[in-house]
Amino acid sequence: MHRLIIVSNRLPFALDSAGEDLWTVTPAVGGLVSAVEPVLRERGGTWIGWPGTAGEIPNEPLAKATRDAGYNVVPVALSETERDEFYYGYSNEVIWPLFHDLQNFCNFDPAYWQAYKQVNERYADAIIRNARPGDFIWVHDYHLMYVAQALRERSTSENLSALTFFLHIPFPPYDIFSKLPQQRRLLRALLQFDLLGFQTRRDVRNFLQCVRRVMPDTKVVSRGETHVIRFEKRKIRVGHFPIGIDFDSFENEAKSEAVAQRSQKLRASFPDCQLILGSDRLDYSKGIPERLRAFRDALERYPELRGRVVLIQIVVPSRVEIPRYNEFKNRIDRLVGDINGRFSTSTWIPVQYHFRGLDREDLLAHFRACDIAFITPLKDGMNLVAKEYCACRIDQDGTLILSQFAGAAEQLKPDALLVNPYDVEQMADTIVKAFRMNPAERTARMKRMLRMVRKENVFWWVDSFLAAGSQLTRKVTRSRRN
Ligand code: GDG
Repeated sequence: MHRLIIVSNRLPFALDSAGEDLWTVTPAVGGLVSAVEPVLRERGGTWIGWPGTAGEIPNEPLAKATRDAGYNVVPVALSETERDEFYYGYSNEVIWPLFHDLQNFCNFDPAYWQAYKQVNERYADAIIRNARPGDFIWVHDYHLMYVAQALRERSTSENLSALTFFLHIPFPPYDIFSKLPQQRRLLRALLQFDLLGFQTRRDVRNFLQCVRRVMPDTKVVSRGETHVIRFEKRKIRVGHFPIGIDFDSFENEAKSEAVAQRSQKLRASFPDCQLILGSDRLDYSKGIPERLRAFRDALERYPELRGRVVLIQIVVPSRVEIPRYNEFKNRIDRLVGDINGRFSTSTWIPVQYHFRGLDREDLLAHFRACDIAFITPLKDGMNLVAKEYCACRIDQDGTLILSQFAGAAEQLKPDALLVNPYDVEQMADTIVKAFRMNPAERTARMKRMLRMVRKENVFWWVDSFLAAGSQLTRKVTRSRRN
């Protein structure tokens, strides 16, 4: 088995200065960490990433945070300017909105690209310092698309095994991607990897379309689900690898006495109501205002719902330093205020809103207690919350309303109720459909979703990606020996 080196922008925890020599360590919340952490914990290896604090990284708190991790942690330091221009800037004001088809939210400041390259070079240096020949190098996500190019520029990649990359967010279609000023440079950089993994067939299709249009000096050969790009005498493999969850751990924890009690308590607080759950990081791509508007429309047009449903909306604070995220929070606050102001009675408040992360036990209790999950991203690479909700439905009951633009829809579509998050009326009608659905149909749908989420779990995801990468590792090692 190859030694696994995971490289991602963030480590699975964040260090925060709480005053002179005082540091707090908090677990990072997000899909990448939820998926990759259990894998490294099981297999061991090395995780290279940024601990989320600008400036020098304090040794002692870092050592304390990683002592029991079960894998090595290699921190990468970012200065304040790099954090602002690489992380908040190019990653989150250019790539994130553009790749979620929200081009109007982009700020194409040219200084950001320089910072992006510079920080990617820093990560490449960290890989060079820590990797040995034969290691499986797996770079993650949109912050680090330039790493392989930086490694090859340092011409040490001869000593490295195959370089692999997985994109957690969607890849946009050509009409959108072509707005990016660095479109050619970015594609060229991505083609320096040996294996490129995407969440869905949709993303692979979009990526190959962009390669064909922007890089005429490439040749794409597709045979069924296998795609190979020939570029500069190299072969780059491209495939879709839908990410999954650590199913057993969700299921087992959901069955625990502690979660059962919290879930019963939650249910008891809303007698005679069906509970609808929304749970997202604070992000404009997650479709939270659209969801609230749909809920408001449902209450307006279907009076039978009044006093009979409650929407529990959890919003986990995220990237709040970016002004747009703050404005976005204000929009959500106003909508919740409007709905509760219009429809509340002395015994019923329609929206329960939490602007904070829940601890895992509480989150699972919510998954277990809520009859309907209402997940409506405008676009999403996968959306793990949808899968986690299913895994926690140990009674095999419950309905999933899911955006057709979430990657998860590709796998769950026959049984989830798919909606267009831009169509408020359709979403409102779907809430009623879920509310009225008979138990036998709910169970039949949930059973099939459970089967899929259990089978195509996070370990299945890793194994299929590593299997595709290992073929390359063997080839690269062999060709370098000859
Ligand atoms: C990116 C892509 C892709 C949520 N609320 C709480 C909480 N969470 C956890 C969930 C889940 C994670 O955060 C969110 O994952 P998502 O997949 O839904 O979304 P992103 O963070 O945007 O992730 C996404 C993913 O990468 C993986 O490839 O699916 O498309 O955008 O695990 O459970 N965790 C805790 N408290 C909460 O209140 N502890």
